[in-house]
Amino acid sequence: MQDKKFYSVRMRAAQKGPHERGGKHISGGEILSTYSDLKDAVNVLLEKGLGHSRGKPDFMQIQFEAIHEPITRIKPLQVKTNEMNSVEEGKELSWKFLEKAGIQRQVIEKAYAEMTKYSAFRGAILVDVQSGERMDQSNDKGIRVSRMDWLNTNFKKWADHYNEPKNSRVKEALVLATKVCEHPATVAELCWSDDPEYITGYVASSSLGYQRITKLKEYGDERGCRIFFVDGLKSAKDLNTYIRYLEKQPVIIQWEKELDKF
Ligand code: PML
Ligand code: MG
Repeated sequence: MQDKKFYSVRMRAAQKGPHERGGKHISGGEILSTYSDLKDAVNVLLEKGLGHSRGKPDFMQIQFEAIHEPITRIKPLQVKTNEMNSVEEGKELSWKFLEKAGIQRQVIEKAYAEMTKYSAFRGAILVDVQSGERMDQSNDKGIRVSRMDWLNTNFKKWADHYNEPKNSRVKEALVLATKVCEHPATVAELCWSDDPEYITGYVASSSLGYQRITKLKEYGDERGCRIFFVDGLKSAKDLNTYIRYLEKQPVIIQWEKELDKF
């Protein structure tokens, strides 16, 4: 079947002014929508930005633009939930997964030691697994992964089938992790939310899948984390191509049982 035309709809909300003037990041969101669903998409993002536990925004931007590039369809990463008794246990497990993905201990240690510098960013930072150094030059913004989504009907079937949570937070994080891990330069992603009321995070990679860890920070902590550990980006051109993939390549996540319908 031919793809319908899709639009990328994006939202960012901040408090005490827009992000670029030092405002505190409150919420962001990404949707791929058809033309006829645009009103709903804008409303979903508006509500997301208005109802966030990081606070009331006084700045919000919602924009949409038509996508002209072909959309890639990829299968969701496999999900596993690891129940933890404490944050310490959760952090330890995240180290184990990152090492399993092939990252040296000293690189993980450096990332953990430096992450508080990045915890107010609205986007992700890229860390080179060889040197442990940050690679992106996005200053205090971070890289925002965009143009990805998972159509709700397909997502709900997947969630029913695997008995996974059906909430939009898990869906959005899994969509993002799946897109990021699909790129061969991504070794792994480490993430937890900047929402003070949400303490589950994850480590994801193409080989580990999406490993949810139920305690990766303490309740009330507004410091989030999103790091992409990368390898093989040897030149500025490689880095730019990778960032372009994250920001611009349109991706729809699709559970395989449904694939033959397209
Ligand atoms: C976020 O809310 O910004 C990230 C959430 C990460 C964990 C989602 C999950 O429960 O799997
Ligand atoms: Mg968030």
